[in-house]
Amino acid sequence: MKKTVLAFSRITPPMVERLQQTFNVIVPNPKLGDISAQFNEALPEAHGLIGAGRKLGQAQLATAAKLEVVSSVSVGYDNYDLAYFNERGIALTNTPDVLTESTADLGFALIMSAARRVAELDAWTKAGQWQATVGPAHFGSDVFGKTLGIVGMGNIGAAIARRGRLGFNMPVLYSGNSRKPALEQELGAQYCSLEHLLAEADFVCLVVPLTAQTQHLIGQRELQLMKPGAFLINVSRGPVVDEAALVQALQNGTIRGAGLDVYEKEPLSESPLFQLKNAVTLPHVGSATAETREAMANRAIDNLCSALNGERPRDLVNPQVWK
Ligand code: 8YV
Repeated sequence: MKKTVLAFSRITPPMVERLQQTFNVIVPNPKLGDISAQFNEALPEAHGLIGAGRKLGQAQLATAAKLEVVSSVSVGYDNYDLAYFNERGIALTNTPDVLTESTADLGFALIMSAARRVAELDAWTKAGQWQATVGPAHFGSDVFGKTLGIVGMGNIGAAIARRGRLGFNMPVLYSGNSRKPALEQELGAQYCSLEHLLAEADFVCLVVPLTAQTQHLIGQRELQLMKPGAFLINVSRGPVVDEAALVQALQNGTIRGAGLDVYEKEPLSESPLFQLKNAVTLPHVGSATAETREAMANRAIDNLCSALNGERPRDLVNPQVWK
């Protein structure tokens, strides 16, 4: 008998067809009413879930008695209660690697946009305010040759560091749990404490996963350690930053600006950040290119198929559940 897959987001119709060759596939459809109700109704029959953007733990999965695997179409897996997955023996997979370069591109776009005021000046020009040659009130900050601080030198952090070092001649500092000798060799990157990085970097890029240790890693104290001319860039997860403290720091000039792709609460539909010209606010689009989202979904499908066919999936987050 075919196993059942509940494809709750990110899976295109051709991908559903691919899955249907092997599995019964249930796809909640907004035209048929409440998506969450359809999700909950399908859960007891599901052997596999695939998608992203849903918090999943005991409260959501208690009725999913047949569940073997959750294949997340994301690299981050802070939406999932891993302890509960492990207790239930549910495999969790993610999609590393395929989004590294797109997310690094976006990180760099935020650096450039915040420093050179790209979004702000675009809005200003379109509002018909360009009446004379611009003066100091509209000057930005240089990027080339400035110091780049990477908080969390994983794959995405390294890809941002490469752009900075090789493209913009930026000295690279990095902090985190482990030293990366190969990157020190390749990029001349210097390992240091978070405090040192905050005090020295012109651009502080947050690229850490969200965990109990990284929740509010950057708060009032850390923002005060930064240079007044520095920028905070966040392409990781919103709760890594104490957003209220960041708003204050941007308002009172503790730091020069911020480039943000992620927020404590998403989607962000109203926020004091929207009143701040020195904050670039993007709607969580780090991996949102057509090519990358397609690659992520395909990688997630491969993981799902492997797990449901009894083969160890390539991107297994919790190997301890695999027998
Ligand atoms: C996506 C991401 O938005 O992969 C991640 O961890 O943050 C982004 O690529 C993701 O699918 C979460 O919705």
